[in-house]
Amino acid sequence: MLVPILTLLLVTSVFSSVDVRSRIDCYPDPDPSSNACSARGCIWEHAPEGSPTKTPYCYYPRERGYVLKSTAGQTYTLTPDSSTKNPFGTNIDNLPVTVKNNGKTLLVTIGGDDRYVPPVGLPMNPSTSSDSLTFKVTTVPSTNIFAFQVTRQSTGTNVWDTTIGGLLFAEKYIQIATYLPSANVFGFGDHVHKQLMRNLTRYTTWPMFAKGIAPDSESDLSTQNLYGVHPFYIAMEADGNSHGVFFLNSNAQEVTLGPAPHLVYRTIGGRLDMAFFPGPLPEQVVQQYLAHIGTPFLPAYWALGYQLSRWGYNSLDNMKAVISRVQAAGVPLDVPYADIDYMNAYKDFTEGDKWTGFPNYTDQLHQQGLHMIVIFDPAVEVDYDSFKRALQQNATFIEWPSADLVPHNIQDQYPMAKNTLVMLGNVWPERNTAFPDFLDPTNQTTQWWTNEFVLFHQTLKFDGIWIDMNEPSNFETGTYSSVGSNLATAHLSCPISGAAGQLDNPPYATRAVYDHSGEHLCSRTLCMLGKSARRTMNFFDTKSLYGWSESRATNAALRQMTGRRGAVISRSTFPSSGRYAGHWLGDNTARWEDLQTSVINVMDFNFFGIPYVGSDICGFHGNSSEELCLRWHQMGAFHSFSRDHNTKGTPAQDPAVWPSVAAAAKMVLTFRYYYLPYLYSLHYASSRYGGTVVRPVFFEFPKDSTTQKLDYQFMWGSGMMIAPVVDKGVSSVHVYFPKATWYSLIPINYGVVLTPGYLDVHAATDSLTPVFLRGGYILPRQGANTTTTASRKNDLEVIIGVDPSGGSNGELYYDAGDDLVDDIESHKRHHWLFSFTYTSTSAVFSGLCEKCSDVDIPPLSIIEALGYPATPDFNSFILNGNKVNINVQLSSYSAITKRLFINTPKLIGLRTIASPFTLKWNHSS
Ligand code: MIG
Repeated sequence: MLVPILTLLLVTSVFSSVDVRSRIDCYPDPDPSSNACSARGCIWEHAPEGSPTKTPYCYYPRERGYVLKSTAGQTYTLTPDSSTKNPFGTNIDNLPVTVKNNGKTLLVTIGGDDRYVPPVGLPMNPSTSSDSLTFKVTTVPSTNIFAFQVTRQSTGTNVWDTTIGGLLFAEKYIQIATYLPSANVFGFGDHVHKQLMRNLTRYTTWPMFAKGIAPDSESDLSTQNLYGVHPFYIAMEADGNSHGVFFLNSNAQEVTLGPAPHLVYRTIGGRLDMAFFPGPLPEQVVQQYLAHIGTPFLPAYWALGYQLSRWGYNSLDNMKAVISRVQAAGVPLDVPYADIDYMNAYKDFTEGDKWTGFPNYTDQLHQQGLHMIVIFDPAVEVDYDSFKRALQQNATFIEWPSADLVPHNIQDQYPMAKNTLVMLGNVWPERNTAFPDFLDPTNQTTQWWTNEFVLFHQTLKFDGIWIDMNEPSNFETGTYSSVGSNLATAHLSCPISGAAGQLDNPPYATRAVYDHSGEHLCSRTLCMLGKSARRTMNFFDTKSLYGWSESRATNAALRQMTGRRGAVISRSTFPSSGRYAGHWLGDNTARWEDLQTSVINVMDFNFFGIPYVGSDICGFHGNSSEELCLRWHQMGAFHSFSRDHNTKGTPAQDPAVWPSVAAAAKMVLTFRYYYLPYLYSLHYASSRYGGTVVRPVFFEFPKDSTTQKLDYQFMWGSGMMIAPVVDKGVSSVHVYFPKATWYSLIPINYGVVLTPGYLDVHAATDSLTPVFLRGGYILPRQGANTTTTASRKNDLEVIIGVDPSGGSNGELYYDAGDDLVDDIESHKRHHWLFSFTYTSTSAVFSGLCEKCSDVDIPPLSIIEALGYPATPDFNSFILNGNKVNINVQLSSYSAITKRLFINTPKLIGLRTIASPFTLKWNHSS
């Protein structure tokens, strides 16, 4: 008992004091106390009044960490300082730090090649940038403790500076801390948070461990991890330059953001594989990140149409009735969904009794130009054909490490599972299920999965795949003391003590566990000692990769099954998931707060390279209301993935339930469909070059610090800004217009210029969502219809936002819409770069074809310009040197509204016209 007291005395006398804003928590696990803290060799000191919220009382002395032992080129070897304790294990000696460049991406790896590295195939590509980052070794002030700085070359700003101390590296506890150049931090996921910018005025720990946990948007602060893991952030420095940092790690991990400003990153396995991206523009940070992790898949055009789902259509007839009434209300609709209701007893690749005729109905929908997406859960019941074929085809499942751990009382009931090591769990099916091992490096598991889809597709011709429960989620996972007695439904139970329990009971389990009392890492999922990747990896390391690996396999399955593009939607995601799948934000609730956080989370997922993303419109849990459902449609129509979805047992909330919602949905979706060529072109750009589709306003105006605080306004690319209503009982939105020329696209003041600064904008329930065109941009569009199949037959158009001080530019990407993309670079397409310039006497609209393959593309028949300064002479139009007759009946110009509308059917035959083309005309003021 003397030891702690002595240590305490030693601590208070010897160690230099640490600012209350830059403490590194030495007791992130529950129940810190003075004695326990001292035993860890740390400093116990209460936070004085006025300290930041959640200031840790127990913190590491600065004098602790690693020291530099030797240097060989860009590899540094570290050894633990002799006085350093790691509370959760022994610090590894001869710890290598290696530094590399991949284009302008700086890669810093701490930990050797013997450590676990997620098999995601990274890095993919080098980045480019006008700036670069340099790595410099230094020490923690007045110590010999190793630290490093990552510095922006152009400005000398340290984007990372680990002289805050705190580097630890044990087998199952790794920690690194750094000062940040500013508190303007964005990203990290998957969490709900109420401001786009993370709050660094306090200490907040955000766990990252894939879990089937619904977002809680009602609490002021809910730090729980949701379905996916995204250890990536963007920070904006004081001068408006941005950089990004990514940690490649799939173990249970977390980040504490704090007021120094600083961050502390902790993980319980793998190593520290960090990639630094220099920006300097925020959009470039995302492009560099996506060069590293891979750019997103291009969804089929129809997958950008409106989608309607619900859980709890208790029969096919019920589903048909809902789809029909929405169509009858004139609401555009492309994709009806079937949730698990359609299955026979929740078994994948089966159809239930009340769903006879489902294949016929799907065919009918196809004839109407619609497409069908249906759900699949990863786990398959172990007593039917799909499992049988899996075994025959040598697919693998998550397994127990050894036969002695297999619970034979459960296992032996299943003739097919009896003599296997397959780890049985429980999801929706009535009896036990097995979890396919999508990391199987032999590809036999993906092949079996694909075959199941191909087989099932022979009866039901669905077009897209919705994958759920892939964190993976398991129902009622117990621990060893609680094995159930009902054998047919016995629940999985995991060892949490002894040798077998080590992975489920690690020295530090992360806040993902501690924040849910009574839980373990295996709670709601499989045991950490499970084997994956054909028994070469521990589930402890791969758990958060499950959704990623299922997305990859399912993308392959979809491809083979339909030979068309379609879309896969996944609940659990990991960096580089966007290559294979989109995402819905999970089980939100019909509350205004959830509408609000979904605006933020969609921007987050665009940072993460998953731009095909949206929320359950009207809210999943709970009863939606007319007003909420209406406003949610008005907002959700501007998310790439635009789907109304509802849980079982609550009242219907399709738009046809309320005439007002149907009318609002029709209006806003008609606008969306009109501008889909623009949205599709943005997806193409993201797929080819990386970057976002929906993005925060600050991405476009990084030098305007007000834009960083805009949580609910967002952009479509660079050219369109959207400011939805996200509050109950209002009829206007307080919109911030950064310095630019903005044209209203709302009917009531169409074409009106909005002056920079804050403005209250009309946003009635029977009007269009406030949406604005930015001067200097040209957006492509196409006449809307009630399906994308029909709208794609209409002529193309452009709208030009005239910039009073210069030209305007824009792009159009158009392709077959649902043909497979093997290589986005060479994919068959029409990709036009448009520009518009004018002088006091004339104007030129021109087009340059970046690549024009043999693709059916409608003609460009309408050119609209807002802010057009002069009266055009409709007799003076010359296309590539030849006079063209403008249809003056259909065309117009108003000197009052400054709107020019040129409408001449087949004006520019994009299919055949020579590139570049120019359309010139005269005008006079
Ligand atoms: O345990 O398939 O997030 O969208 O409707 C719930 C039924 C399982 C969760 C998904 C939700 C879906 C539901 N699923």
